[in-house]
Amino acid sequence: MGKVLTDAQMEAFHRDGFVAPITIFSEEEALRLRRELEAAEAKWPGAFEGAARNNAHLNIMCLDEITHHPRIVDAAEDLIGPDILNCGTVLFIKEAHDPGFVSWHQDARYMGLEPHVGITLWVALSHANEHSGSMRMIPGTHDRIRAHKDTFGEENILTRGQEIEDLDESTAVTLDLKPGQMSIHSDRVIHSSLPNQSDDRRIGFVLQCFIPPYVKQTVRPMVAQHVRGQDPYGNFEMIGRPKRDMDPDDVFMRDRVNQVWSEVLYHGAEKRRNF
Ligand SMILES: O=C(O)CCC(=O)C(=O)O
Repeated sequence: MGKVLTDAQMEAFHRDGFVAPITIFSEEEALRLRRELEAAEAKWPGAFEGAARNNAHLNIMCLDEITHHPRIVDAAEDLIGPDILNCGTVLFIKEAHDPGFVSWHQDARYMGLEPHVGITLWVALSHANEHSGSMRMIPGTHDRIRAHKDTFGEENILTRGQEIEDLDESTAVTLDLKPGQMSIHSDRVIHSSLPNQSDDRRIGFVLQCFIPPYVKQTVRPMVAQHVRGQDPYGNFEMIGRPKRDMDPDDVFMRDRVNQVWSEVLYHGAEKRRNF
């Protein structure tokens, strides 16, 4: 037994490349967090659009709370050990009946982080299921990185619309998360998601990704946030945590971090989009 994950869950992660569901918050707590997020969206319209969907935990307190929640960090520790850095977060929100989708891909392909030992923690603040366009995973595909093709597809909500072609998806598993639950996947496992056909927003707050501190950024110097434990390597410039919602210094920092991330994620790409 780990701090949060059972032996069976840790075994599933190492065998399949993902594990779910893991209950973090009660449905009431998840609803409180959703309300706080939606109040921030209403108060600062535009603050979460485009590239600003990235790293909003640097300027919104409820997202900072999730990012550093002890139970989430304990679950991460069960998989990658006690020394943990956070490279970033993404708000993956699909509005009701949103045609946006995510093609089959591996997170590690364009993140520049090596070795590929990072984990992505996907926290549901609304129901994420087949109907609302939850993630689909292909078990066991975390063995190696596949070739990706950039499509820049209009409804594709990945940066480059990158996709792995000619894939056998017959063994794909659809994740089913209630508000307050989370999944964890390896940065190497192949996954995707379909459009949201439901009447509610599908809100995923995604910690992408947590790494042990020996990991290096291979594209350019990079920032990261301390989450737990020691960092004897100093591979990243460390950034702090917000003091209050939308503090101008924190917004400036988020924009700087997003600029750096954009250079990494679009490294070598033919074009760039604003997210
Ligand atoms: O939220 C989604 O639909 C996809 C998210 C994703 O690809 C990821 O978290 O790695």
